[in-house]
Amino acid sequence: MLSRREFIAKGTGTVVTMAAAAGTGLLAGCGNNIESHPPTVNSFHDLAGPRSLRAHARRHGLVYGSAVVIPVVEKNTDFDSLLSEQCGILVPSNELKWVALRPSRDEFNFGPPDSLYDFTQRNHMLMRGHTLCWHESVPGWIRKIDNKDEIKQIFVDHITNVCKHYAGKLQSWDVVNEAIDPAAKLPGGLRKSFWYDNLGPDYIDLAFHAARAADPNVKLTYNDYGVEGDNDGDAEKRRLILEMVKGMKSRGVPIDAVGIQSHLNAGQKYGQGVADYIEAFHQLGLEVYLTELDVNDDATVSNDVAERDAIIAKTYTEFLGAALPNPAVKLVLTWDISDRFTWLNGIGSHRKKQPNRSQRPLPFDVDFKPKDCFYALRDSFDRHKRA
Ligand code: 9MR
Repeated sequence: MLSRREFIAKGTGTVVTMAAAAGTGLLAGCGNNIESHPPTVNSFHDLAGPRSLRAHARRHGLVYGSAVVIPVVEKNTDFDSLLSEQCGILVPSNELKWVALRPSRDEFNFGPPDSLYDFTQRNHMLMRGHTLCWHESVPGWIRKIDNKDEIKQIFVDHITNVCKHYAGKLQSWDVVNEAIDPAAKLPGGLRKSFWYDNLGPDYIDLAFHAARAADPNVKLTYNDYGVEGDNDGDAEKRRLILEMVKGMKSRGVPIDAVGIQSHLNAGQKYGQGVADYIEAFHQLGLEVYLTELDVNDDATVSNDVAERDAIIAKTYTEFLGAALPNPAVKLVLTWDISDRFTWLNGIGSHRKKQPNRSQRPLPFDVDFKPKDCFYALRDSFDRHKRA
C-alpha cells in the first residue's frame, strides 16, 4: 500500500524517493496536510523498513529510538516488532538507575538491562545507558550511611563497575542526570540532592572521570530537562547548564554530549532558545541528543482526539524545526514509543489537570497505530538534513 505521501509523489508522473521529494520542494505546501491527515495503515508493519522512523532518521544522518520498560518488551512480542522496526537505539527507562540496579550494597541486578542489550544486538540497534547519577534514584541502604568518604567510595565504585560491565557496548551514558535546579539557590545553580550533600559540588566531575576511566569510548552525556522553551525559566536553566559544561570543559572533564530531555508541552513556544543552546554546545565541540521526547497536552482544552493529535504533532514539528538543523544533534529518542506505556499516564499522573483523559504524547497510540506526531517526526527528519 502506498502512503499518502508516496501516492502524491507518484501522482506527478515521476517516481521520487521521499527524501528527494522533500529536498526538491515537490511537496511544499502539502506538509501540514500530510502531518494532520496520515494515510490509513492496516497495521504498524506497513510502516516498517524504508517507511520507518529508523530509516528516515538514518537517511538524514540521525539515529531515532525509544526508551523502554524492560518487562514490557519481554512480555509483548508485538511490541518487540514495533521497536525493532522503528528504532535504531533503545534506552532502558528505569533498569539502569541505582534503585533498580542496586537493591542492596552487594547486588548488581544486571539481568534485565543485559537482556535488553541482547535484544538490541539481535536487531542491529544501539543502546544507551540511563543513568549513573540521579537525585531521584538513591537506594534506601546508601542513605543510611553517615560516612561521607564511604559514600564517595561507593559512588565511584558503582560507576566504575557499571561502566566496566558495559564497556565497549553502549553508544552513550547519561552520566549525570538533572543536576541543575535554580530554585535551590546553590552556587552554580546546582540541585540540592543526596549526592550534592554528601560529595559536594565536585560529584559531577568525579562521575565523569570515573565513567571515562572505565569505558574509554562511550559518549559521556550530561542530561537535563526544562531547557527547551522560549521562556525566562528555561532560558535561566540553559544559561546555568552551559556555564557548568564550559567549566567542565575548561577543567578537562571528559564530557562528549549534552542531553536535552525534550518533555514538551503542547501549545508552548519552542524555537530560538533551544536552537541557540544547541549551537553553543556545537561550538564547544559537543554532540547533542534529544533524549526523552514526548508532548504533554494535559492543558489542551479540547477533548477532540483529532484536534489534540494535530496540536501535539505541531509541537513536535516546531521543536524539531528548531533543533534538527544543527548538525550537533545526533540522536532523537522518544520516552517510549506507544501511548500504551507512557509515564504521563502512569504513576505521577495525579498531577493531571484532566484526570479522566489519557495522554497521547507518542508516535503510536495504545493499539500501536501511527498518529499525527509519527508523521510529524518522520517529516522533520526528512526536512532537516545533517551535515
Ligand atoms: O519514565 C520513568 C518512570 O517509569 C519512572 O517511574 C520514573 C522514576 O524512576 O522515571 C521516569 O523517567 C524519568 C527519567 O528517568 C528522567 N527524566 C524524566 C523521566 C520521566 O519522569
